[in-house]
Amino acid sequence: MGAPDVQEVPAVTTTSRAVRRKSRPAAPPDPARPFLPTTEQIRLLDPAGTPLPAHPDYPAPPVETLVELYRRMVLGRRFDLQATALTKQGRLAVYPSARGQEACQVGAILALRDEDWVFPTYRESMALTARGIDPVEVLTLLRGDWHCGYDPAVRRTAPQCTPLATQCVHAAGLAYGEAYQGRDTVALAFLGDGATSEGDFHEGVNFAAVFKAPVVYFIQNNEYAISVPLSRQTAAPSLAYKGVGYGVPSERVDGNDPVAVLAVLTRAVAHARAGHGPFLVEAHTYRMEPHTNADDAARYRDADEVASWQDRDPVVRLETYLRDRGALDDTTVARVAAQAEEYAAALRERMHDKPTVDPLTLFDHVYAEPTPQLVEQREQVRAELAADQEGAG
Ligand SMILES: Cc1ncc(C[n+]2csc(CCOP(=O)(O)OP(=O)(O)O)c2C)c(N)n1
Ligand SMILES: [Mg+2]
Repeated sequence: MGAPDVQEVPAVTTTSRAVRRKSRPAAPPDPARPFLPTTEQIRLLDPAGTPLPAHPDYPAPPVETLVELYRRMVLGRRFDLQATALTKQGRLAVYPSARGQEACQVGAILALRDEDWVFPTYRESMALTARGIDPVEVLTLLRGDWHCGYDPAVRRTAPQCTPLATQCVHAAGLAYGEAYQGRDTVALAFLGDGATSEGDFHEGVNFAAVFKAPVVYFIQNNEYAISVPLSRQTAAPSLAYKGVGYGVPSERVDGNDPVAVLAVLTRAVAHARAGHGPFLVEAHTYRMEPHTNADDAARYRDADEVASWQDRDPVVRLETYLRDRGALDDTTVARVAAQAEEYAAALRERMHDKPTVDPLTLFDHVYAEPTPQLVEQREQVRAELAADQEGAG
């Protein structure tokens, strides 16, 4: 039997369904409508930094907050450059840069309270420094010293997740637990475009929706999952449509417009905090650097594409807007730049110190009760270290 001839069957589209419905009684209002994102990305500044007409649902945040957003974005960018340089000096094992994604990394943090929880991935080092975590503690994982350099419970920030999308489930569980105990904590889970293809993303979003867990799922769609472009990741018109199937209101935003990112996330966080359940935001952005320092991006994307995103630089865009509003002048810009240099110099200095790491602590805190396998592996490492020391002595 040959394969059926599918070419003669027209694709089903909403247009063809609408035509069929014409002869039927008027359809009730679309119950999916409240969950759907806007057809256009939310944008409050044009790419040059000129304000667009006010948006009825997304008022621009107060100007003092935007100046602070600018300051942390400049520091974040400088931190990121420094971290990339540290990989070249052998001080860091690996670094996934977020250059170009500053509006998302810092905007998300400013939308939260200190008591809220952040669930970051390996890409969010900049976001963690914007949260005020010591940059050396942020880089502990990427230096290969330990699983996490800061105390997650104190900083209300989970360790950076390398297994894709696992943080989506953790965020749902934590947020549900907090709400169950009567607290109005919000959890914000960062994820990338590639992570939306993982089962854990769908399970986390579904659980959060059904149990009204106050989570904001924040997708930074930077167009690539390592070398895999978005067109090979999804056939959906926007990743923001992934919310509707689970009954989660969703929005899409220009991820290189810092004012819009903060406005949209502020509303998303307020929605979750008010007890309405999760919210999903897709930010359209771009990573200017390779996936990590170990990747060669020239093998899968061309220079013209990268250059076209340079014109939408989020730091320049916000600076132009604030200068035009009279909220930023040369003196403040120079002061922020000097602060960023000091921040990077202090980090550089401290990262030159040789880390003192006891390899056996790697096995601590993996489980509350270590498994027999972990006990055995720990013993193997201990014996090897002891033999090394005997050999050296
Ligand atoms: C479960 C799992 N599968 C595969 C990988 C390997 N991996 C690491 S990063 C990455 C790409 C992720 O892309 P995206 O979610 O778009 O995030 P981005 O790196 O662009 O920020 C992949 C496939 C992984 N870490 N975890
Ligand atoms: Mg990506």
